[in-house]
Amino acid sequence: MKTSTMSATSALPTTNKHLIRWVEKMADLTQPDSIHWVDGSQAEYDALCAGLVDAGTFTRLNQELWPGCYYARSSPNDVARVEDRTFICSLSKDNAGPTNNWEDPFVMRKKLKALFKGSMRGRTMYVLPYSMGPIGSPMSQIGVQLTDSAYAVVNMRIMARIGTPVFAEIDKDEKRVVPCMHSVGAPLVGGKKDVPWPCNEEKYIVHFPETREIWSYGSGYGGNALLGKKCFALRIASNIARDEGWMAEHMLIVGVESPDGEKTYVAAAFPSACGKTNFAMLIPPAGFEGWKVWTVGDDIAWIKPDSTGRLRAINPEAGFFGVAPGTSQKTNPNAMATLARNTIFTNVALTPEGGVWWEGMTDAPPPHLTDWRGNPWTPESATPAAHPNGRFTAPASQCPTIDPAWEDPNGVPISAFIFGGRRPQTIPLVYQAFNWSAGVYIGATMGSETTAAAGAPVGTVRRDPMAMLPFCGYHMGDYFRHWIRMQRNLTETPRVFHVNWFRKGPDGKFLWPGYSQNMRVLKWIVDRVRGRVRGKETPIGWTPKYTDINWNGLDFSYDQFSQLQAVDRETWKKEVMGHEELFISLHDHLPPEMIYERELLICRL
Ligand code: O2Y
Ligand code: MN
Repeated sequence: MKTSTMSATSALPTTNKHLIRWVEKMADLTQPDSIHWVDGSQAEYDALCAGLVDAGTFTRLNQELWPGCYYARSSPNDVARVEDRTFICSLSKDNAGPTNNWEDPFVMRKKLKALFKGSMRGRTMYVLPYSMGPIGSPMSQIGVQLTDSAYAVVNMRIMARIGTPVFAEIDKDEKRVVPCMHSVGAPLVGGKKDVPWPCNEEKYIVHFPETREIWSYGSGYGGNALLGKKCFALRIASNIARDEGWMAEHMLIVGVESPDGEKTYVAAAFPSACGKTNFAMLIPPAGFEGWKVWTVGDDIAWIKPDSTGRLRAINPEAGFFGVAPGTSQKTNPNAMATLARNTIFTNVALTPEGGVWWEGMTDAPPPHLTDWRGNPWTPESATPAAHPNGRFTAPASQCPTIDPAWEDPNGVPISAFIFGGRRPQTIPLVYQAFNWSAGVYIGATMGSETTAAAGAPVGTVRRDPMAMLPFCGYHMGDYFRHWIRMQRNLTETPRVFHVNWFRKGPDGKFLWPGYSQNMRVLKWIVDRVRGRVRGKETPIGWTPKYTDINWNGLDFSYDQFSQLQAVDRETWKKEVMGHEELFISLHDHLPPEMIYERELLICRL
């Protein structure tokens, strides 16, 4: 076996004995042909990308149109996170809770050992050190991913801080390192020829919360393979955060700046398909001259009380792994500017000029494309050109609205939490919780109405508490308790809001234009946080009066607004019944505050 950074002879880039011993042990298990210690340099990135081009995994895009960009097509059986193959292997099944898959850790370790045995034969094992959060920040955490996927390494270089400076952090021996094992599960044995996207039918995405370990097998894609993201920054970090008194949340972070320079940061959780990236990069509409929305993060927030008892948040990531379909100059010009260079595209369509395209990028599709499966495509084709989960991996630093403080090691102060859902009925455009525990209840009961695409009966509400259902690494009931308890250490409690951009009228049409117009709601939230508007009391919380919203530049009548904000007591009583379903499944870990809040809500209704 060959050990190298790029050459066989150079010394190891770390002095950490535990790390070296673990790498040796894992190499013994997986039997790679060589070991590559990742330094994170541009030269290394370029060399890895060139290797991926040679292997047929990457296509180098037309450099005049898409400078520094590459294109990849995954195997059709490896296109998304696999929730049914994701496990939380806590010592006790009870601690994983009913919303996670669980397996006895001893049984799972045995299974994984068998799967990983020889799984890297014929391949290189990359030793990839990474920091979630700015290197050296007291809020950052360190992981080391061992992987046989160069695709994972180059994506991780965009999504996290990696390489030599992280080895230096590890050598200080001040922070616990999270070991992350990853293999695509496709050893090259018996003269087997490699394929552009090696993976295995059988997939396991496994977390051991007590030992803070991640083992991922069989997939090279996204959340299954870029282990810093969902696996570490949410599932493992939610365990660390609960134990240490902070919060690992599936939230974007934005800073709202008023024309006189006042800055207010908010964190927001939305279930999938609610325009999270668009909200993270919102451009204020006409009528909001002088206002700016700054992007700190688009997906994950680590939030900690500072020494004065105020919550501060960092974005632990360094890039965006965004959904490409639907992203356009109209819907999100900031995302389009971000992904214009140095970006890796996966499972979108390829144009004859060597560019990329996806549904929604332009009004009219190009006449000829190669689709995400590699087949010729025309607008008459029956299937989409890009996979609906086609992605761009782009550096956050390239976002035109990236906040000047986005890498502040101490994070940004959080004044409000916003929960959202896709709710065609019942839920108003915006309301504010009466207090923290009512806010936790709102987050705990949030959800989206299912669409035909979701494969469930249309119109039922799928609850996704705090948008964390697939990402909380322990029992959801205990997670609500952690939220309730967090307030005890705070001197300033963030205000909690719920928004719904998707309410429809009896004609089935959306009542709210959404996108940049959401700035009007954001401004009301800031005004409430700053104590500038009184609000109107309703049974579900505080709501804006028509005159509390800035309507400059938008023709929106009092009647339209009243319809959008209506709180109908009878439909809300049914809504509360729906909350019960989730709570029953969590009942033995549910904090009493959730029951009290429900009772109070029923009384007010
Ligand atoms: O499908 C995947 O592997 C990625 S899932 C993802 C990626 C970026 C941000 N959020 C998500 C998510 O599922 O919440
Ligand atoms: Mn996400």
